[in-house]
Amino acid sequence: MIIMSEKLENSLKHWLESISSIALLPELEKVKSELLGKSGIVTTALREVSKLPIEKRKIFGEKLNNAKSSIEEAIANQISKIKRSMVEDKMNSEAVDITLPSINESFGSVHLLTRAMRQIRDHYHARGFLVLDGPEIETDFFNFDALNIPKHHPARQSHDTFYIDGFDEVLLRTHTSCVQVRTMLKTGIPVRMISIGKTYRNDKLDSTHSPMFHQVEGLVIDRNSLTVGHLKNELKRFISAFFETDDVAIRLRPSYFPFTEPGMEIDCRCNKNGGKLTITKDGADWLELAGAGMVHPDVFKHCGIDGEVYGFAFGFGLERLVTLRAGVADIRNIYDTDIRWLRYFRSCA
Ligand code: FA5
Repeated sequence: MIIMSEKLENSLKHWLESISSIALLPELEKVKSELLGKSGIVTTALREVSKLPIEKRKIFGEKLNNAKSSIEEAIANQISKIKRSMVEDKMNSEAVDITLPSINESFGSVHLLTRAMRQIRDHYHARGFLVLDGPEIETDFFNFDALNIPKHHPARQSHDTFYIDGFDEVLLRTHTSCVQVRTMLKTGIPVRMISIGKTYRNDKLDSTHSPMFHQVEGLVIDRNSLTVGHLKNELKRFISAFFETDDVAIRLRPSYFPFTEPGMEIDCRCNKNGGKLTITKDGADWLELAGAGMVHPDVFKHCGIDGEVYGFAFGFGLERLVTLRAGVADIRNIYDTDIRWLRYFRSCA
């Protein structure tokens, strides 16, 4: 019988005092098992107490239970103390010196689209254009009516528009041409501006289309004669700058935009060898790059400009320019977050 004798009491006292000096978790587990485990000293003593006469059972039982609680508490405290100190040791040994130079070369980079937007902005800024923006949520007056695309005009269907729920006349702009309208109404003439921004059409996502894409739009208006020659010169300069070559030949192909008269598509001579595209005067192929034209007189009227005025406008799809220049065949890759694409885009800088 090892019930609560003076010897056992002293022994438990001694165990209790020693717990706070144990520094390793396995050692602590061992002590816990020796005292409180199935055949541990305290457990065995408690079992034997039940065999004592009732008056002794009460006294010894209480003493043993108190000793058991004290030991449990001491062990739990010591476990959290050891764990805390392990975390502190780890933090101290893994401390980061943020003043050291980086040894990790995988830093981020400016995205291909952002880089192109900045280049285009800088190009036109240097040529005396204002860089302006307008809202992405527009009314159909700015997106369609003022641009000579009244209700029921078939051209509206080709724009496949996203309307805002509950508003028949409020929509996500389908092109950046609305910024032209806002500029004419606000500043009058002369105008020399570009706008770069997001546009939206209910087009299915495929290798050349996305429901959200970016356009670059330019507008020049003056009382002095402006001709298709001026438009051609401006576009050629831009293509040269963007593709970093003077070896550029463009052609103007008749086309239709309700807000231009005449309207045209701008094609550029190139060579398409396999997937590789080279812009060159001697190229065998033509590449469609932009829509353009002289501003339609009705647009001037809708925008409160009268008298003898001349103007030209042009519009590029930014993703088209960027995919061509970077040699990316699929527009979806432009929006991809796959690190391999992002690394490739960085290498195109
Ligand atoms: C226009 O949007 C005219 N506002 C451009 C313009 C401006 C013409 C001024 C004349 C004068 P268009 O619908 O063709 O034109 O679109 C212009 C370019 O946007 C296209 O050449 C194409 O590169 C790009 N684009 C159109 N739809 C998408 C789409 N769903 N995804 C990606 N790019 C697109």
